[in-house]
Amino acid sequence: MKRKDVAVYEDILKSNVAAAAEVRRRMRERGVLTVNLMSSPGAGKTTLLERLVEKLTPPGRLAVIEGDIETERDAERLRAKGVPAWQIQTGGACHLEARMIGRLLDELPPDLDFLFIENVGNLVCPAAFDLGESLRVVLLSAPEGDDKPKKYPKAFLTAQVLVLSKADLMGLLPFDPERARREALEVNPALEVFRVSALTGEGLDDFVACLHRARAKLTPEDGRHA
Ligand SMILES: Nc1nc2c(ncn2[C@@H]2O[C@H](COP(=O)(O)OP(=O)(O)O)[C@@H](O)[C@H]2O)c(=O)[nH]1
Ligand SMILES: [Mg+2]
Repeated sequence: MKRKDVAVYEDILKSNVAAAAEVRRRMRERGVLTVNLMSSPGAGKTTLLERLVEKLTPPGRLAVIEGDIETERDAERLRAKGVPAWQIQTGGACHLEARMIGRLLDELPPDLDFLFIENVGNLVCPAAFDLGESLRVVLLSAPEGDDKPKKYPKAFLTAQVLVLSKADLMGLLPFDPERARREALEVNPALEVFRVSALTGEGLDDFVACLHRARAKLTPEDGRHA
């Protein structure tokens, strides 16, 4: 990057910090756990959300913000499940930014427990942008390979939870969940790791319990972690 480009990028990151703090403050004040879901495209973020809708009762107390380059498809999938969902189309940008979330906060239903934000699919750029979430969850699916935590460390370093997704495929592919877990913990020893299949439901209840625990621990202070 040229020096001028670096300065512009630093300004963007700085203004994102302020916008993220504001999102976090507002959502924590309302007792809402905001979750930023990050992964490569196709790791199973939307499918996991579809399953969570059935598990996180009472219904109607969660909302979803979807981020994609193009199309309204993921928001439509969640709306089909009865969930209020907004779609941000970045038109090419590889990640969401906090002010995109901030603009939608006034539209959210008044009584919420959880706000899920599905980030644009990739393990690189989203890791650099705090969205004002209180919990960052990274998914790594079996078909992607167990070597990814060391190759894309920032996504794993800045998350609090790792979901090893598509657990139903683990016996069929040369994917070693123990290696994925070990190497992710070498990058970030504080990660809480879950093995989940949205298809069979394996591991879902443990992950849901983790979400409830995180919500119960919410405090009004702004603990920025990204
Ligand atoms: N075998 C298996 N396939 C899954 C699972 N979760 C999602 N998929 C499939 O993976 C593909 C991508 O899923 P999607 O949720 O759209 O991924 P996203 O891009 O991360 O939102 C779809 O074909 C899903 O049906 C799972 O737990 N097991
Ligand atoms: Mg998706």
